[in-house]
Amino acid sequence: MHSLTEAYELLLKKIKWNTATIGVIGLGYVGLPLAMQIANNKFKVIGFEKDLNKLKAIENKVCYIQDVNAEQFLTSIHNKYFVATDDFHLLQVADIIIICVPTPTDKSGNPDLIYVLQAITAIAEHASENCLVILESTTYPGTTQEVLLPILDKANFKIGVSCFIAFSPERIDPGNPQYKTFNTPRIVGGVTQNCTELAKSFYKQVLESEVYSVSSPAVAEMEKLLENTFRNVNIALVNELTMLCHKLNINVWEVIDAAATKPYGYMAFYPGPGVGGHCIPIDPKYLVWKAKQVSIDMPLIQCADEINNRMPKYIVDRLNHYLEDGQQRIKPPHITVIGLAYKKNIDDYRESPTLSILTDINKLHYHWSVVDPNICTFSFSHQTYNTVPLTELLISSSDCVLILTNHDNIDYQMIDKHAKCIFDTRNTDYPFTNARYYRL
Ligand code: SAJ
Repeated sequence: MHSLTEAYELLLKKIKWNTATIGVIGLGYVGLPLAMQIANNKFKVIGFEKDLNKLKAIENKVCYIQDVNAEQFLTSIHNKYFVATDDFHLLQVADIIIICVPTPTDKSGNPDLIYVLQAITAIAEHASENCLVILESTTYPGTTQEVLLPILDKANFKIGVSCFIAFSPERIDPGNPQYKTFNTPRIVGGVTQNCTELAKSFYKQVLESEVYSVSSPAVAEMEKLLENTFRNVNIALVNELTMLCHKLNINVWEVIDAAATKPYGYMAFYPGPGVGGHCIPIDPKYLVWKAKQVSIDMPLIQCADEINNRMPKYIVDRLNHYLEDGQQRIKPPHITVIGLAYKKNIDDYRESPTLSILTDINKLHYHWSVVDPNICTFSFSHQTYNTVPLTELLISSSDCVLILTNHDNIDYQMIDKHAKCIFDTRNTDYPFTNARYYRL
């Protein structure tokens, strides 16, 4: 039985009575939906954000995260349940502080905890001694215990007595119409049992999903990395299989669908132009880095990364093969790329394989245009570009239409009618019959 301190009891009461003030550090694709969910459960939420563009958008009541319900966003601002600021002094009024900042990798592919360190340093400097701190950013096992805890300890926070720390991995699937913050099961792991219990009570108060506790923050940190490394490795498997199936003239999509008829022991993944986003290609690198710290090699994960990174060049090689229609080219071909976002029906192009493919196409001095109804402008190789509207003229004047992200809001019928050649890397759900059609 853990010792119930006065501070613990006070925080628990504030959670139960919805009188706790919640601070959310980082108002991106994780933090803003979480802040909305908490505010929607009648807690006062202060969002802490350094990006002035995000703060300006909130000030102008413009919701910049696609997965956030605009009405809920406006209501939480109007009812004063949600305010946003770049003044980290206000952390002093927060009873519970949740860190939702990016955890990228540096140029060498190693973890870069700069944003987490800035957040925990601000907490150590400004937060009240009686608070619950929860890290949600995906990171390597040991971060909460070995990085966050010593910083708070050094600032005289009494861990497990009046200050409580836990890790709870964010589980956001951008664009997922079914699973949102409120209904996705949660994992929480605290530094002490008090910490775990408080974090669990909080999430149970603001979410409708199950909340599962684990024995330590390290277990929670590691399970998140397992979740996403599992995806990365299995995507690499089907990417590698697609290269073999192409050589053997076997339809890899039919193979995958056939395997998916097995009701147990199998989960379908699909080949594509590569693995984008800020989770799946990045998170396994955190695992490999931590393993290296204890002299453990993880060749499977490194090999999966190499295979996934090989896909953009593989796509361009096959594109070239389809372009060689025997004609001597007077001018460079024009490629119309459908889809910049890293996966369908979202507006995020971070780490998108489309960027690598555009780099390779540039090296061949081909002309290209990018169609993506969800994205207006994008930066690429130190320049800013506009996506273009999908028009009959664009398609009919293209030497090939390269489908890299098969958003639902694309007019595939028009493409089929006017395209000379289509190379579809996503097995788009449309019966292309008119154009010369090739599939990954
Ligand atoms: N991809 C494939 N083949 C697949 C699945 C994905 O090529 O079979 C590609 C996608 O096109 C994309 C990349 O991999 O470029 C990542 O796709 P994803 O479906 O994993 O989507 P993400 O990156 O948005 O992953 C999120 C993750 N959420 C967090 O890490 C918080 C992940 O945990 C979710 O499992 C995932 O959504 C999901 O389930 O869709």
